[in-house]
Amino acid sequence: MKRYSAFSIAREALRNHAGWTRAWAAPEPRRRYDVVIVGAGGHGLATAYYLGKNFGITNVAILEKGWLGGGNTGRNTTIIRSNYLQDASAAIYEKARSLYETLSQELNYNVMFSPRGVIMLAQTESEVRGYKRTAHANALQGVETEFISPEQVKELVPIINISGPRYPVLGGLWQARAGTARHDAVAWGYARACSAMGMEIIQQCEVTGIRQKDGKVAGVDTTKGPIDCDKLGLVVAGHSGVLAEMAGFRLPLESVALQALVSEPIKPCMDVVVMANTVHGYMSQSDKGEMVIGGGADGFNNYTQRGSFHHIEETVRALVETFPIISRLKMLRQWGGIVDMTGDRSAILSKTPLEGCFINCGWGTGGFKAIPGSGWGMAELMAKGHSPLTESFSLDRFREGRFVDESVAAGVAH
Ligand code: FAD
Ligand code: PYC
Repeated sequence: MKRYSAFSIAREALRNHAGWTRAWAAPEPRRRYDVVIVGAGGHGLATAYYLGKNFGITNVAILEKGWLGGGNTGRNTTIIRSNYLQDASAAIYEKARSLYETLSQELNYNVMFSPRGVIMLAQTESEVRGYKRTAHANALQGVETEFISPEQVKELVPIINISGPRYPVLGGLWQARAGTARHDAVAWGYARACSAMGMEIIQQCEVTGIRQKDGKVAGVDTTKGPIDCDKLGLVVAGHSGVLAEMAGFRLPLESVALQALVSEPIKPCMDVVVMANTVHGYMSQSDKGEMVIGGGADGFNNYTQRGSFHHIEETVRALVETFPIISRLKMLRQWGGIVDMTGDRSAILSKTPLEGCFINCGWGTGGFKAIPGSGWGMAELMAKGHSPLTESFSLDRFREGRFVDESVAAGVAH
């Protein structure tokens, strides 16, 4: 892999940019790999990367039915925070947040991590109580957050109306070291680093079946032919139920669409991320100046990667109360992704009933922020059979009633 640097940019500028090489290779699949990962979203690519980096396992293929990063990883609104309630969640999200801080240097790829701070507004008394509780839990977990007053919120977000007619701002849960990153750069950075280690990323290659022998995984059938492997990682977000059915087990999750939209670009007016969960809306400003906006998940199960008009209307109507400034903005684009939601709103990182087959899913509306931590833990689970980061997130918890309840911290209405 050619290193990107100021020197390489200067050198290429002098020779008409003729010396750049492809960021990742595009091979045809081989017949066998030690490990096959299904799904080249952030979690699949990060799992592969840490398998190589932390465990020296590089005979790995990552199979993607579309284009890499084209699922939820390239469709999300890029919020990164680790202000969850339960210890197991705080551990994996904080691991991820701290890895994000140096990810650009680690991958030699600018993922544009911007630790601009995230506020979750408290607009009802129960939210005040809930977020104060989270701040206390975070203090014990070593996650830096604080509950701030309405005046402090106003100071951080001058465009906010803190005395809104229905839901005045009563305070907020503030995480100064939270922020955003460029979502597809995260996928591209991991992809480039995986390819540099000799791993093969096969795009336009859909897994259509999972082959087993004597109760163990033997390989997969794909639109590019059969591929054998010793270990299989299913990392396909909203399609996890489909892949689990191929492997012969069922998952306790539902697939629904989550939508987002962006406005026309305007001058910089808000340099933190604000989430307003009572009214179901959140907003940040992109580097291009667009207001990046999202709301709650669709209220019915579906596999639609599209936006819908009623969603724009509901979300913008809700946000206008708190941000009157956006009432005259034109909305430019809208889209959706298929998110995979469990009952306790926590992820599944687990062995499965099929030996050699592992699953990483259930990140629902909030998995972008978790990508580096999830990849780290999932790689350890696949390489060693256990990981302290993932043990609370196994499938057994649904049978044994050990839920990791994060329905409030999920941050988006479901
Ligand atoms: P994906 O990126 O979806 O990757 C899975 C891949 O598997 C896809 O590329 C898919 O094509 C592939 N695949 C599926 N089936 C097959 C098959 N049979 N064969 C081969 N490949 C297959 N999270 C946050 O933390 N912060 C946010 O601000 C945030 N905002 C969001 C906003 C929206 C609108 C959406 C939709 C999601 C948001 N999320 C957010 C959630 C986050 O995007 C996801 O949790 C995360 O990206 C999931 O990553 P992944 O790698 O598991 O899935
Ligand atoms: O998990 O922070 C989050 C989030 C924001 C928008 C969608 N998910």
